Amino acid sequence: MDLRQGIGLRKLGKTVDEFQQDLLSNLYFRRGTTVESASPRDAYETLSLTVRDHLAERRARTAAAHYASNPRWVYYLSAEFLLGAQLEQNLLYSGTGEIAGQAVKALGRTLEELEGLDVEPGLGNGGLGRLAACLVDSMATRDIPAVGYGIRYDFGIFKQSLSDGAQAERPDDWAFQGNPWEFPAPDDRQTVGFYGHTEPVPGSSTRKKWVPGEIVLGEPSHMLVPGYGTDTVNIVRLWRARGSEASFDLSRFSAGQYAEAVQEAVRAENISKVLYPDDSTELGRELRLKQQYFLVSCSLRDIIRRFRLRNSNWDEFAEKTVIQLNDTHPTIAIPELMRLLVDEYELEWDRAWAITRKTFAYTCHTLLPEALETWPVHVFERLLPRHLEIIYLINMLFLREVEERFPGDNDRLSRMSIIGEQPERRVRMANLAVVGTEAVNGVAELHSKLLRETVLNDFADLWPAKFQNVTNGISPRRFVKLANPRLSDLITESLGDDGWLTDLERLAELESFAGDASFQERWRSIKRANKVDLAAGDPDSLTDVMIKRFHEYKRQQLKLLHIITQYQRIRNDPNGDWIPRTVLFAGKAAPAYHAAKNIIRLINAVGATIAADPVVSPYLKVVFAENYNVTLAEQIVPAADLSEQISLAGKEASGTGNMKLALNGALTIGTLDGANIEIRARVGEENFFLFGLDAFEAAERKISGYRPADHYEQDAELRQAIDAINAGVFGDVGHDVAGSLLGHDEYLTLADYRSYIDCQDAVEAAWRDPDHWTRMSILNTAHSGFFSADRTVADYAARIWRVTPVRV
Ligand code: B1H
Repeated sequence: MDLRQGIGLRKLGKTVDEFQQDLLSNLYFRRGTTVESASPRDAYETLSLTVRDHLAERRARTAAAHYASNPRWVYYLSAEFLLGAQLEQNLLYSGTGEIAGQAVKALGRTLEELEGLDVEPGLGNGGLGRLAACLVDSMATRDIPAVGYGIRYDFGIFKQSLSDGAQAERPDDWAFQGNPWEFPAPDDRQTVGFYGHTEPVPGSSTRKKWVPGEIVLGEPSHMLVPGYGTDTVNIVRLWRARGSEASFDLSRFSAGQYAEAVQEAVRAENISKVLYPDDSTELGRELRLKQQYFLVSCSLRDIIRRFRLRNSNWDEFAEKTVIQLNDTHPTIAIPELMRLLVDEYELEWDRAWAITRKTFAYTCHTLLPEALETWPVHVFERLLPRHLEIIYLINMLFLREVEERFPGDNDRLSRMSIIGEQPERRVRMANLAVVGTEAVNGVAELHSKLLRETVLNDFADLWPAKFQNVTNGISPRRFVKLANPRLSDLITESLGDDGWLTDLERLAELESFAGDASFQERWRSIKRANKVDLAAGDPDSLTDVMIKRFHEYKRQQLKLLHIITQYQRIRNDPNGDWIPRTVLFAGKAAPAYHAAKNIIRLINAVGATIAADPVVSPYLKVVFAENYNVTLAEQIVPAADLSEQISLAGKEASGTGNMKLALNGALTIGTLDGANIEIRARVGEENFFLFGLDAFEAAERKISGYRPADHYEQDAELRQAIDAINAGVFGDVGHDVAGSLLGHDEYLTLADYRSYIDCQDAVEAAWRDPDHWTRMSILNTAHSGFFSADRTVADYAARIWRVTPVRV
């Protein structure tokens, strides 16, 4: 059958009446209910299915076009996809928003009500997962044939609530009521092995037979990823672990041993049970490695299956395929592809290695040593015995290459080895990822430079051309058009059309309005209306937001010191000319990260003290918004005046919240870290509040023996703030936080305190002149076009993937 006949299946550009007919037909035939008895959930599912049908029709045509052209594919492997809510986005991307709004009346509901039932799949921790979602969006928008591969966790990132000011966690059973956006594809299920042993293959020195000790099934389903302003609809394919038939022990069940009968199946299903909630740190748990191999094994077999549908010669594999590794989490794909090619498809080692190296590319997202994954050799050996053998062989051949280039340099050899020896033998996944790929990139200019000069310096010496930078970006559709409709309308009106949504550099045309008084007035009223919607505090106060995961390197504690200083200043001079400020925090801490959780408690304790203080509370309010996620970001970002990007320089790989906020007209107060540097270069240094040490100075400070107590002793305001924390003015938890600051202060919080406080004073001076502030705000939006993920994808496509678009 010619799939292109699909064009006729569903007529696009429907009238309200026709859309209503579709709704009713879906309500009756797919939901099995009637208007009279439909629950809100029935109505939500019905609307979602109806919208999905529009995209499914485009999906069928996309698949047909891709099949016909046998293109080069991009496969994006990621342990995390933070896709965000689907209904509103899919209404926009299918162009059905307006008619749907009217047609849902037939179900007796409003669109807003049904959007409120849409649950976001929280299959990621933070920036890394959200980046994956923005990139697949932009790949579809740019007509790049691509598939995202991930894990369909039963439980996503935990739900955060506050209990007496402390973080409490609840499981996120996100698909409990079903997920209308998902298509199961049971026919494409895969079988994955774990444990067991290897056996020699007679007559071959490189091939081995792996006899796994446990077999698990991977069941795929996919979500549609529509492009904006184009017909392309790509997919994200998510794998869920299942026990095989053999994992159910009927004889035990018959003997009444019900728990034992299913224990193997339960073990299997645990693999995709829950997302690990540790952003930027590594735990080294076996289940985590199991998840990684599960994702990789299922995805590679699927990629090979797809390749073999249209191709027969392995030499074409690397021409038709590029596999992007989103950090080291899917790096076992490198030995797994070797295993498949050598053991199963019987290719010569050298030929297989040439193909493998050409197929993969690796994106590194960190510089933190604790985030660089390593696995104890004994864990690897037990779980993936064949892969460890392959890694040893890769390593041996690689070290031979290093030895040839740098004879006698044994230190270099041990630094570059894929196997670390101290303090125990471990597999270094970043080294493996660099050795087994054709391109390695960091995610912002500074990050890529520091990767080359520090963490991956030896590799950059060996292969300078392999290292690149691709600065991150974000989706302007989700984070401007959907999140900030008022601003979008103003931009479209001012630019004359909405082409900026796929050509974000066009925002530069706003520059000519920056000094226009009536335009400024509209700009301000939009920001104010967004603040009223958010309802976090007085809409006329300076809305100061710090929204991101809690981590000491991000320095929420520095923001807290500023709040306490401000509190003390106001108390000391109640009649001063103070600027009302609402400080909004949102973000999750890893459940086992006690220092980060203490900072959350202290923020809430300080907030409560201020709220109870009649002298200070008119000028200062601290709000902690629970359960930060993509949906909440979409509400906060449009309402922000000030964006806090205050990590210690050299620690934040890029940041992407910084881009969302600048794009929506918030001014940044920030260090020279991650993409802040590029934001400042584009929006102009006069429109950015810079403070603090740079990455070089920070490193120097550490080396020359940093003493936080020096700052404490020399700065009276700092001392007063820390003394108050220590004295228990804000409760017991203050002790721990103050102790860590005065003790080692790993992230130089005290060293940057004075510079930060003075910079906040400059922020207030600027705020006193609304026209000046608004002008700066407009210029931030106008010059943030570079940070579109469409540009990021164009960079990857041109310099790393070398793919060309396929129009549907
Ligand atoms: C980033 C992570 C990360 N970097 C380990 N590294 C994880 C590491 O579950 N884990 O084990 C999860 C996530 N996430 C972030 O990536 C960076 O901190 C940001 O600066 C960057 O913007 C983002 C996207 O590149």
